[in-house]
Amino acid sequence: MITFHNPLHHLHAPVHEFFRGERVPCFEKPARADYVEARLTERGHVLLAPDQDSSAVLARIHAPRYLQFLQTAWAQWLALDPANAQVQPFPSVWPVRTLRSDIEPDNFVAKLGLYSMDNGTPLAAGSWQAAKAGADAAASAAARVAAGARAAFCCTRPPGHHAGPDFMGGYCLLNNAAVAAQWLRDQGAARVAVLDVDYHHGNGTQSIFYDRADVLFVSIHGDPRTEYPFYLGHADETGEGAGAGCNLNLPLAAGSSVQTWFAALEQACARIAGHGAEALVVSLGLDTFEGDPISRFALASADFLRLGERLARLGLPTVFVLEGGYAAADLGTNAVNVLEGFEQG
Ligand code: OKP
Ligand code: ZN
Repeated sequence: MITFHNPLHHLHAPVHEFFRGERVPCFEKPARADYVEARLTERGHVLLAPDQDSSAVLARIHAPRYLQFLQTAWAQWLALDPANAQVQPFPSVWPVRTLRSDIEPDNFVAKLGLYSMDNGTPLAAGSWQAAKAGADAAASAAARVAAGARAAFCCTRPPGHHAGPDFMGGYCLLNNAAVAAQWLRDQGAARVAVLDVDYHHGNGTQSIFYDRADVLFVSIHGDPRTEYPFYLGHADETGEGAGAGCNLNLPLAAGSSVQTWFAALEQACARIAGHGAEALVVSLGLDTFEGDPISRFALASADFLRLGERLARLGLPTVFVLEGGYAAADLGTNAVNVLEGFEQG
């Protein structure tokens, strides 16, 4: 499969995150993409460097002040104290209900809270450079598909589907899947569908397209009553305004069986087929795997072949974008299984 990798992903390498109040090593680590790249290479897939600039599309997906902040965040952090080079910034205050988010504060940590949905999205020195190269890789994959390729894969980290119009969250900085979808629209696909199969609901992607009829968002995920991102991803979220009816959430109880998951996939595929989409973006999270350390679905490696085969039967030009998946050593096998299942399907 045509694959664009992110040659700068190693520049995003925060050390720790918080888990139940304790500092733990980051689950979202460079080795994840390294394992996928290694397996792709082993199977004879060639890794291409991004050849498109996502800047213009990013500016339509994300708010200018958010992009400005991300781009300068590390310099602002160092300006507070050069010793911060060895320290990770975390937000500690957020503009929740009744507080104002229209005025950007001068205080760096207050800005970080304004532009974050959680304290689970650590930044490092090269986070912007890595995230931007990932968005470029997503644009590059979409450009190939727009030019007539059956499918292309964007192998990147950090992931993107929790990043909303003006905030980061859930390890995500820039919404790569949204970049791919918008790119396909701009290159002439009248209707695009985004199918998010990550264990966690893609709240960012949903929000970016919630009031639009030209991009259908469909997601299968752990029920937000118990699973991250908790505050979005319920079945009654169906779109608004022009986008009414163009959002489908299929939340499943944590611990749901493989059979239940594939039944939801059938529902998702039926909706996508019925929508008249001319192209498909798959937010390919692999944390539905039985061995994932932070998720509770049970797909086995062979099930990812079936997923790829089923997606191929939609018969749509398809861009795959890597999202989550934290059983790092199994990510290569599971990702390549989806892609090869698709190619054989
Ligand atoms: C990202 B993706 C926060 C720890 C929990 C949330 C999980 C993010 C998953 N202190 N982090 O959808 O795979
Ligand atoms: Zn996830």
